[in-house]
Amino acid sequence: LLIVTDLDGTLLDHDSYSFDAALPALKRAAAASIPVIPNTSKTRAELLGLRERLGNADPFVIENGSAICIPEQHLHLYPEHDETEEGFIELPLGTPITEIRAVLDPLHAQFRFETFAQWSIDQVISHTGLSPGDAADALERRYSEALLWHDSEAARRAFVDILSSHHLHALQGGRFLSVLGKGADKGRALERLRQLYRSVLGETPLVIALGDSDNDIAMLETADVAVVIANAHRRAPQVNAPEVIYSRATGPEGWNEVIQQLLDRFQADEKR
Ligand code: 2M8
Ligand code: MG
Ligand code: MG
Repeated sequence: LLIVTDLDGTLLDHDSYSFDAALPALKRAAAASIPVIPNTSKTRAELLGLRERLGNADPFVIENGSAICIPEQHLHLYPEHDETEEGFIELPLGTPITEIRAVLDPLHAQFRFETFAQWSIDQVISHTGLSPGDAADALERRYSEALLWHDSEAARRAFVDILSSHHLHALQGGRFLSVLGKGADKGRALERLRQLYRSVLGETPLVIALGDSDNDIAMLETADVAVVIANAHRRAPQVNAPEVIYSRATGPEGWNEVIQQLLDRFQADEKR
């Protein structure tokens, strides 16, 4: 069993970024040695801090499926590994940020939008409510640009068509539109991770995935059990999966509620 989870608005509260309400379920997963794998829009730099606060040492996926990071203690997942960097190997699935920004920069003349690249740390803080340290880490983007769209819906469709001709696509998160390589999304990253686990476990692990926004749909639809976490700020994404559970509570409270319920079910099944 693997738990694969979005962070903002899912494991973390949309506004306070706290995961406290999920601690009972997180502890239960840890006690049962079930990996909890973050699959997030956040950057590698943001994840390094967060994993420490969470006490999490499992692999993780950054920038909307743009890369899988495998820490040194999990290198058995990737036996053909090359060299580690700061204790990790990184399997890139996306497009370097320099290429993405080269496509976006001239589009400012045609459409109204603002990107993280244009923002100071203080502007990131005022748009997100992140701490100064996390805001600085969020600016360390390597495979995806986050932007605020200020133009019409019709203009947005034209923008997306242009992105597509450059092999890029746009995914809507809780606050921002992320622009990244067309070949990367949270679902493909989950598929790759599942293969890595299959090769070491000798069987395909069952996957519970949790998310709250449109950029989570590909991940939720790749999972065995899809958990849609309620978000007071947006309508719930439409998901087609073998089993879809909608949380009642939002954010980490919803995470806790549904994971406790699923662990009750899976642990009862194991005893039988
Ligand atoms: C961005 O991610 C959220 C996640 O859904 C969003 O798109 O609204 C990312 O760019 C991330 O780096 C940052 O931490 C987050 C802050 O809210 O915004
Ligand atoms: Mg989210
Ligand atoms: Mg996210």
